[in-house]
Amino acid sequence: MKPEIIITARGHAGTMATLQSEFTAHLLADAPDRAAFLKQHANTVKGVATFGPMTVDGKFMDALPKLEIISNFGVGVDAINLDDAKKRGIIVTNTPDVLNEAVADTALALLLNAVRRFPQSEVYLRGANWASRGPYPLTTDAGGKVLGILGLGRIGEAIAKRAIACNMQIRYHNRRKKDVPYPYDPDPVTLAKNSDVLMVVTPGGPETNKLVNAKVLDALGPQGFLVNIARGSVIDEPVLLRYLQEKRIAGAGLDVFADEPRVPPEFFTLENAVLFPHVGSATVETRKAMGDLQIENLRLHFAGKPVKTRVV
Ligand code: 8YV
Repeated sequence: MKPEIIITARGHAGTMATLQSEFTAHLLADAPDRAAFLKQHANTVKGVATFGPMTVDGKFMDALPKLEIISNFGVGVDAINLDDAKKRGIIVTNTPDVLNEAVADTALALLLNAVRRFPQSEVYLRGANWASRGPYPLTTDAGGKVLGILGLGRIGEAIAKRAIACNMQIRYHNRRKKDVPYPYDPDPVTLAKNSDVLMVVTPGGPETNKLVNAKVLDALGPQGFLVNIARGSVIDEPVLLRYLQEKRIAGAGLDVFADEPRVPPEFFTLENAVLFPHVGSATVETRKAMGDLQIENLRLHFAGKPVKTRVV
């Protein structure tokens, strides 16, 4: 008998196909009545494969009393209430490391695009402005500037390596100082004050909610750039929008937003922001590796073995 699982939302196609062949899988996203769906599978479902931002909290877990494991597609588990899972003895897994390089590439692209305004210069060219209005205005160098990494984990370290190759200097802030060769700042405001570009790489969730607020953006200042490849929730989004509109910071590169996939349309008219639709890990290779790890965790658990990448 195949173990029974719920898939929360339609995710990566290859991963979905394997999940649906290896497990008896029910797709929550297709259910017209969520409560009735959970009730229908309450006594048989032992695993959940999560995709995307749907909240998985104690109420959801209680609706599935046989639930043993929640296997997330993605490194960020902010949509899952970890305390609720822990209390109920439910295992939570994620997909760390396999996405570090792809996400770090995205971070570097946003950094260079925000600072050098490459996308805006392309729009300028495509708008047939070059011949009629002359060269695109000068921008500023990334090299020689200070990159402040807020949340220096494995992705942050991969970003640091790339930024060093661009001749940037690295500083960081974490809750705890790490054994790394980069100067440490004791709080986000000090880091922002000491940085030309502030790179947000923290996990999402209640502990980092609006960690980047007006004080941090004031410290970054009118010459400073902000890049966010973490979660939209880490930044006070309306404040960021206002600071960009009023040019109280120089610019931003954003891969994530507070209420994805909905992005406040005011962002679209900003000429000092570069916006990506959460593509940090969005490559064929990386998404396959993430899916393989998500599946591997379920497979191991249902074979009675320890999972590979446990969060709680
Ligand atoms: C994915 C991510 O876009 O890993 C994460 O936490 O945010 C991204 O890699 C997301 O998980 C896909 O649903």
